Amino acid sequence: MKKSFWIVLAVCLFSVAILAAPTNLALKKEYIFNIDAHTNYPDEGTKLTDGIYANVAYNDPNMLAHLREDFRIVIIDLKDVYKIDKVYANFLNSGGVGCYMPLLFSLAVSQDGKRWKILDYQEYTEDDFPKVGDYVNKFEFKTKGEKARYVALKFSTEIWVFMDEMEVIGDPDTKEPAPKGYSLGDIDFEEIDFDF
Ligand SMILES: [Ca+2]
Repeated sequence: MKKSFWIVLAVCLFSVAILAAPTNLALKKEYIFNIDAHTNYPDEGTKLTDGIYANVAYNDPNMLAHLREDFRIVIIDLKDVYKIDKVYANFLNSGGVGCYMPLLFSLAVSQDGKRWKILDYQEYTEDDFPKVGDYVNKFEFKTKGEKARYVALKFSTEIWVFMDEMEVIGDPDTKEPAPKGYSLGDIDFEEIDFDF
């Protein structure tokens, strides 16, 4: 067998491995919050999925922030349906400015924006995240390989909540056309039966 054959074969196998690699399917995708980010730390609808992690500082312009009112819901639209493996959401603690980690999370997914499945619930106490100091925590949510177009995360707000990025990890080769349903702007947040 010619040496060039083996080189071509190796390149092909390598390419397949790259294509099948876990990918951030949320990158550059649209999302909406039930309540807009605070005007002091605004978001034009890009910060959470632009692939950029902020510095560990509340005043980094790559951070967006929410203030009080119990909880927020964010829904990411993957546009097509994919099998998804996990979801990450990155939050900041900055004790000096009253910015703390959310302590309750509920994750839901949907293919059509109408019927939702709850996939993960996480509850923490104040002892889990020291309030002093500046640090980030990247929360990981299990999605059991569910198929989803929409990924919705509900989280509690302490005083300020700062976050800079979310990722939805999955294999792009599992892509399927989304069934008929709601577009992102038509979804009713109150129809999603979150765990809290
Ligand atoms: Ca970002």
